[in-house]
Amino acid sequence: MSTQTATPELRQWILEQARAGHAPDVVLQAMVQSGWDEEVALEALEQTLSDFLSDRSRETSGGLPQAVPVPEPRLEGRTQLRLPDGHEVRVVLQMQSPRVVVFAGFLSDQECDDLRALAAPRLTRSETVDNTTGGSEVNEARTSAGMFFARGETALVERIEQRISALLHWPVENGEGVQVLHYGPGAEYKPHYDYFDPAQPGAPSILRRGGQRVGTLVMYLNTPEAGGATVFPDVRLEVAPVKGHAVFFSYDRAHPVSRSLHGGAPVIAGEKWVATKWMRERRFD
Ligand code: PD2
Ligand code: ZN
Repeated sequence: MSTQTATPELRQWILEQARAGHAPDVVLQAMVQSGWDEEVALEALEQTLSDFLSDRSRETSGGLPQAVPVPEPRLEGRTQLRLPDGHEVRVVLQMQSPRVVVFAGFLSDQECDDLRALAAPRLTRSETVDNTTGGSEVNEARTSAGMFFARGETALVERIEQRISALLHWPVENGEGVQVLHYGPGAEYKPHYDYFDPAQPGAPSILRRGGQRVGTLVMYLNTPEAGGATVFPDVRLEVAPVKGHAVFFSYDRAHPVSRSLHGGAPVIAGEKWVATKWMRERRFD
């Protein structure tokens, strides 16, 4: 039995060889020659190429990716929800396509202030996941500073994560760590999708950990003086950033039909603080 396991870099390299037109047996031979166990190399080769081909065949047949289950609050016509921790939130807006729900009072003023104080000393210039490599990079479309908490890192973070899970009926384990972002005057986050583009070569390595992102909750930790709305350009919706409010949106397919394109409009005056929770299809460990 081999103790080797295929790495994301190996899978990336396999895709590059396939794109360059090298036949699978030649690629396999090269892997074995560079020290990979034949069984591990063969399995990595088969899995990587079949993932790649199934994505391609969906695209070329003009088909949509299959819809998957997503987080969803159970509103049942109510506009006021009491969560298991006794916290009450109000629904101030909802739409079906894209699926967007705005909650008031999701965080208390104290929780907003405490989260900001915990995050402030750890902020660094924001990076985004680079779809082509699976790594992260500084991105000019995102002129904010940010940091990630580990899941359950502090009692406050854990309480917020439990609240999100209870509100959206989605396991805490499927959530990425909370990210806090700080935008100064003029800073923005240009429109983007939060899901990972499955056609990008880096996607299989990103998706192996927890699958796709299927939902986002952006929590506003302050009220900017002017600007800083979260915008959904496909439907011309602007969600006002109000301290303690949170905007939830989901996307059941990693495809523009989800209409989940969204951005953070430039801050015109003052500053903007948000905390974001991204939710995956499966456990994110
Ligand atoms: O800060 C925002 O309004 C914003 C806009 C778009 C945050 C995100 N995306 C995000 O964190 O994904
Ligand atoms: Zn986003």
